[in-house]
Parts: sequence; C-alpha cells; structure tokens
Amino acid sequence: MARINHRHTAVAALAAVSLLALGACSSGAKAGDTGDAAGGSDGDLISIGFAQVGAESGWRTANTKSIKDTLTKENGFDLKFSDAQQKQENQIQAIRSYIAQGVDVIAFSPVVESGWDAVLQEAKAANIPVILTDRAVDTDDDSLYVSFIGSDFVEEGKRAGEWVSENLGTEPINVVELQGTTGAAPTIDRKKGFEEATKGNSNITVIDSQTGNFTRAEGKQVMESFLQAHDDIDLVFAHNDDMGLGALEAIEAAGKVPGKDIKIVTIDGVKDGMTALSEGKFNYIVECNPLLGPDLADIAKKVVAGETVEKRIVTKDEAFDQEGAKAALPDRQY
Ligand code: GZL
Ligand code: ZN
Repeated sequence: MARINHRHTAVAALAAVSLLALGACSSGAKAGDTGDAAGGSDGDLISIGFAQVGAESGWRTANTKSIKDTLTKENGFDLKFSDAQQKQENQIQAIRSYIAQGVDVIAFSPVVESGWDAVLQEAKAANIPVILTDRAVDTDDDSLYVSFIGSDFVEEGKRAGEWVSENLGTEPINVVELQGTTGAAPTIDRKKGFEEATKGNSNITVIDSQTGNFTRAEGKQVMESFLQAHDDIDLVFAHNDDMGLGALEAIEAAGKVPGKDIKIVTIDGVKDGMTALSEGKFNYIVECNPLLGPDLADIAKKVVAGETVEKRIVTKDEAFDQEGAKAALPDRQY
C-alpha cells in the first residue's frame, strides 16, 4: 500500500507546486494559494472513473444518483461514468479505458464476484487505486483494491430469514425464492444468510429457487412459472424489491392476494417496495442503503491525498414491517 501512498503524496505535492507556478495565469489562484490538491474551485480535480453495473433496478437508479450527485466538480471531482447493462465484459472494458485515460482513482460495483484479477492487476500496474462499492469481488489478492464500501448481504439475508421464522414459520410454510443475478455477491450472500436463519425451523421448506436477475420483468416471469408448477406457495423471498414487485403482479394476475394468500419478503427498501409494504402487499423489507456517494467521495479524497483508508466500510441497514413502512415513507430519500 505504501507504493500508492508514495505516488499520491508525490502527485499531491507536484499538483500543489504546479498550482503555485500557474498561479498568475490560472482561474484567479493567487501566488501562495495552496489550492487544495484534492480538488476545490481552483484545485486539481480528482479524476475518477466509475464503472456501474447497469440500470436494472430502483436500487441501482438511486445508487447512480447518489454517485453523480456527490462526485461533482464543485466537490473536487471529474467523474467519468459508464453503465455496463449488467455485462461483466462491458465493465472490464470501461475499467481498461479509465486506465488508458490515466485517471486518479477507479471505482466500480462488480456485477459478479469472479473474473476480475487480470484487469485489477492492470490497474495496480498503472498505479491507479481501485475502490469497490456495493458488491465485492472474490480474489485471493486483496491488494487489488484499497477499500470496499457496501452492506453486509449475509446479514440482510439473515434478518429476512429470522423475521420469516419468527412471524410466519410458526406453522408449515412453502417458500419460493427469487434469486438475484447468478454469481453476484448479494445473490450468494443473501441466499446464504436466509438459509442460515431458517434451516433450524422444520416448518419452513424452500420448494423452488431461481434467478430473476434483480429485474421486475424477470421476477414476474419466474413467479408465473412458480405459480404454474406449485399450487401451495405461502411465501416469496425475493433478493430485491424489484423482483418482489414483479412477483406481486404475477400473484394478482393469478387471482390471489399478495401479502395475504402469498406473503412477500424482500431486500432493498426502495420507494416502490416501501409503498407496496405500506399497502399490505409486501410483508417485510430489509433495507440495503444505496446512498454510497458520500462514503465513496470521502475515501477517494483520502486515497489521493495518500492517507490510509479503511479496507472495509459496512453500510448501515434498517428493516421494516407494514407499520414501519407507513411511518418511514414520508422521509425516505430514495
Ligand atoms: C445490493 C445491490 C443489488 C440490489 C439490487 O447492494 O448490488 O443490485 O439489491 C440491485 O436491487 O440490482
Ligand atoms: Zn489527480
């Protein structure tokens, strides 16, 4: 890690010196003006390349908004942003283009856990620090990134499973599971957490489980196939609100009452999900806070300034039942 700090200390000093030298002819910076090397009105903007997963869900939209609203020029950043339409090869291509542009920092949310070592080695060789947001990578070499900011997805799955076990698992219930994107950290970990929390309750049987790829449309399609295959579904556990909202449509189309005939428990806590919960069509939501922009800005500035940063920053999440959703909705930021 010393290498990265060394580079950015040198760059920061160089930037400060060059600012002084340019003082006379640049935008009003006066000689002796220290001009914050990590951005600021007349400072060197931090160039940051962000490779986003896509625009697959309400959560992703809120996450992208938080990043774009925070990493602004006024806040000292020159943000380059790309949307990979949920394809790993597009994210890798975007990261390679940021390396070619010689940005100061790269940040991304890995669409799946594996397959990143090569491109992260290239970023390391180019001395460009990488910050992970939202989702983790599965690598043996954790020098390939400087920090990972995101929720604890196993904990989210556990909280959903515990609520189901305590509130619905008092009698035999058949559960169908709508999994997120295959191979994604939230999918693997939420599934693991839910299983850990429910495996001790013999009343709970997961009778089917399939990926809906975190989208409303695919969640609806998979739920339609579950409803054709099973006539005894009591609960849907969906890895995000959007697939839960798709399932809700399929349940209503089958003439059943969501939240009553078939309960729905999800993870995220976006506006549409919280609205369905407040209307009694969902039964419980474990939040996954998408507002990661401020933490990313803070860590990026520290890294560029050559400061040591925390390797893992765990985002705080709440959980809501129907009453809790009614109370929380008015103040929700996303
Ligand atoms: C979780 C995030 C997931 C959300 C989905 O942090 O990666 O991706 O739960 C989103 O809504 O598509
Ligand atoms: Zn710089």
